[in-house]
Amino acid sequence: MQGMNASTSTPTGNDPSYVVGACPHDCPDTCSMVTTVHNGVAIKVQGNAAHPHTNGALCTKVSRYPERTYHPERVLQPLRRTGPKGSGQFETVGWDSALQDIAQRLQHIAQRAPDSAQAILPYSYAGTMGLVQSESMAARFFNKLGASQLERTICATAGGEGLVHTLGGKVGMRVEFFAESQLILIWGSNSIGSNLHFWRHVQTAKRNGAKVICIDPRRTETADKCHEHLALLPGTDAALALTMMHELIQNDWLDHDYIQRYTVGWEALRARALEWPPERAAQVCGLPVEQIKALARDYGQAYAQGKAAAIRMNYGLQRVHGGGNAVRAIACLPALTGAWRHRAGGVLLSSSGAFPVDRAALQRPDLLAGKTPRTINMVTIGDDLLRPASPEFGPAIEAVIVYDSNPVAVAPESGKVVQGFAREDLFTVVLEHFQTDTADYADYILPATTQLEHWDVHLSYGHTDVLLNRPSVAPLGQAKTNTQIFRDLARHMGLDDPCFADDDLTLCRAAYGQAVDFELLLNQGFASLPMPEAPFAQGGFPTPSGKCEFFCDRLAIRGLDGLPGHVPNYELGGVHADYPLAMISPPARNFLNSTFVNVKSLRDIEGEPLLEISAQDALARGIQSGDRVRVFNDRGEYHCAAEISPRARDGVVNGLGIWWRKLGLNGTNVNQLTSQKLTDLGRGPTFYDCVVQVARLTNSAQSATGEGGRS
Ligand SMILES: Nc1nc2c(c(=O)[nH]1)N[C@H]1C(S)=C(S)[C@@H](COP(=O)(O)OP(=O)(O)OC[C@H]3O[C@@H](n4cnc5c(=O)[nH]c(N)nc54)[C@H](O)[C@@H]3O)O[C@H]1N2
Ligand SMILES: Nc1nc2c(c(=O)[nH]1)N[C@H]1C(S)=C(S)[C@@H](COP(=O)(O)OP(=O)(O)OC[C@H]3O[C@@H](n4cnc5c(=O)[nH]c(N)nc54)[C@H](O)[C@@H]3O)O[C@H]1N2
Ligand SMILES: [Mo]
Repeated sequence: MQGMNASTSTPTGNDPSYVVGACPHDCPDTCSMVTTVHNGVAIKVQGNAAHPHTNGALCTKVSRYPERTYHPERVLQPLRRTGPKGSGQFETVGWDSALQDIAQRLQHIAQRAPDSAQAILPYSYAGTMGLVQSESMAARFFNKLGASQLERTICATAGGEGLVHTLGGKVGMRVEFFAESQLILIWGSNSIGSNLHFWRHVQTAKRNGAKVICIDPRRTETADKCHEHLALLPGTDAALALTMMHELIQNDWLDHDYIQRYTVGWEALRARALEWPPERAAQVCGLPVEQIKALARDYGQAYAQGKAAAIRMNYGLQRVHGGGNAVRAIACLPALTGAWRHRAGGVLLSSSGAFPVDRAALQRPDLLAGKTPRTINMVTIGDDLLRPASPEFGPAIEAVIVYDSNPVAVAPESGKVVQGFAREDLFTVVLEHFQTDTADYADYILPATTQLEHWDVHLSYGHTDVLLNRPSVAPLGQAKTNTQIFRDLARHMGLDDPCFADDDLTLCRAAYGQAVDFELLLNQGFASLPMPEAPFAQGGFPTPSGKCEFFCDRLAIRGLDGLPGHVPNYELGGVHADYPLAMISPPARNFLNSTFVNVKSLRDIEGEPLLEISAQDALARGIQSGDRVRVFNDRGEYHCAAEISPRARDGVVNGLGIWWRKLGLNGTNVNQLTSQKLTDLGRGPTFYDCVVQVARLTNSAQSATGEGGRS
């Protein structure tokens, strides 16, 4: 931050000032962000050069944060629905009248019977990763009411449970030491698109002679820049990892001492791995045997030659039936070769387990006061909104309060999600910046502040620094912070617990209590957690046994497989006569889930909703690049442009990004096709476990869906 004068309070004067904040988005990088403010207006955001992980650079999309904040379509007043649900017709209304009405509607549900508040459901995810503007005041409010609890599973729980049951937590290598690795496997991650600041370390390692291998069904821009790319079939990662173990065993590329001292269940894992000769994995993964053997050889010989081998997983590989087991299998690898002994060896999926967040202080589960409301899995919101009351389910859902999320766009099987939100007897409140696909179904839309307008404090799942976000400008229009909206709702409902009076700075301080130096955060904007360089060089895993658990008792006790195994996809490509193609739907580089889709400069870069298809699969269907196609299965139909692309392997199509339905071609997006089935561990979503058929849209079909005039 040389040359910049980071201010320590919200600037009000005429001179440009520089305010240090944090990027709020759901991304491993959690950048420290400097906002330039002039006359009370944020004119620019930049990466903080003083923060080593950010290294002075933001990604393209977040550098457009001012364009998003001052977007002409930003919702800046409370809105009340005037048209049918989904029509998007609203009128402006005063805050008091909105809050009064919402409070009355919720009160009516909550006071009907002792546990009737369970008919109220919060629905939120990571629109902001801020600990305060996500689950602090909101959680207190819903706990006090005794509303249904939401299982926040839509992203990472399969892999998260996989890690917990192998390494003991969301822990792993320190990201900066990848720069020293001599072999890097980038596994289920498009780092350049979704984890850009990690890629810098890979470049350093490459310059120093490291070999980099990408394992991903899609030939991503990251795969382009790696020495090898294994384009396996979706959902076959555990098979690949098990066959690597097979080869490590056969060739004795094993650190017997590490295995003996620091692991549990070796004999059982050994027997399991020996069931996976490369020929078997080749069949399952759809890869040449030689390529698989070469991967195992690279990994095994790195050990034999004393080189540091590191694995960067990301959540892409766990959005399939066997996602939890896949992460377990991969997380076992570094213990077999003792890669953990080196600070530049091991594995990293998420670092978030390192953060000593005091969630109880923020969320106050004690406010439940003995109530044990049911939980609703956010992945199955489509089915659950349509479920009648029953003894197993409990009361039908009567009210949903959505914040930090866009379920109509991001949740699977959108046809059902839309049907649910369209229920005339459902009362829906959406706290938002924009009139999203979900907000179109709201009874009330409440204008929320953006990261430039509120305080917050952050963790990261890609590094181990705590970040503070200081507001750089006053709230726009009548926007309020999420926390203030829940404080106001509590007051209107007569909930007078003193905890509803805590202000945002108090909440920021409470997030880490004494564990982090808050004065340092105030002064610098970030603070590093004390971390060992090579966390498991001598075991010390945070599992019950203190060892890396190849065999996990806790899973076995639940009647599950104690060992990592290959769990095939629910929906396999090449099997179903009507839907022969597997479809994955990874992130679009210039969107962040469904955020930024309405920012024109970014949407212009993405162009239009796109399906990448291999030349062979396109030829078989008479499809050419640029053709409009229908992608369909029993759950619905999605229209987009086809691109014949070497990024797609035969048998797998790539539907990129989570477009806003209303900005797409036929009013749907890729989630019209995905299913609500859950993962093996963690009750997560299976977005990339989905079969479809693709057909060219004829001209008449195009005009029938009204898309002829779109450019
Ligand atoms: N630009 C951008 N960045 C993002 C996001 C975004 O939407 N846009 N999303 C953010 C979010 S919410 C998250 S959770 C994180 C991490 O989100 P991830 O989804 O992990 O991010 P990616 O690394 O882009 O994607 C994962 C990669 O996994 C691949 N993949 C799909 N199926 C399989 C499989 O079965 N096996 C293997 N090996 N690979 C598979 C995909 O082709 C893709 O290249 O990234 C965040 N960063
Ligand atoms: N097909 C398919 N579907 C997917 C995925 C995929 O790869 N493929 N990825 C999945 C993953 S990994 C994830 S994490 C989920 C993401 O799902 P979500 O967490 O719902 O993410 P977004 O789509 O970014 O929506 C976040 C919304 O929060 C709003 N928001 C941001 N900040 C604030 C705030 O401070 N206050 C309020 N009130 N609102 C705010 C934004 O305007 C935005 O509309 O999607 C999942 N869906
Ligand atoms: Mo995510």
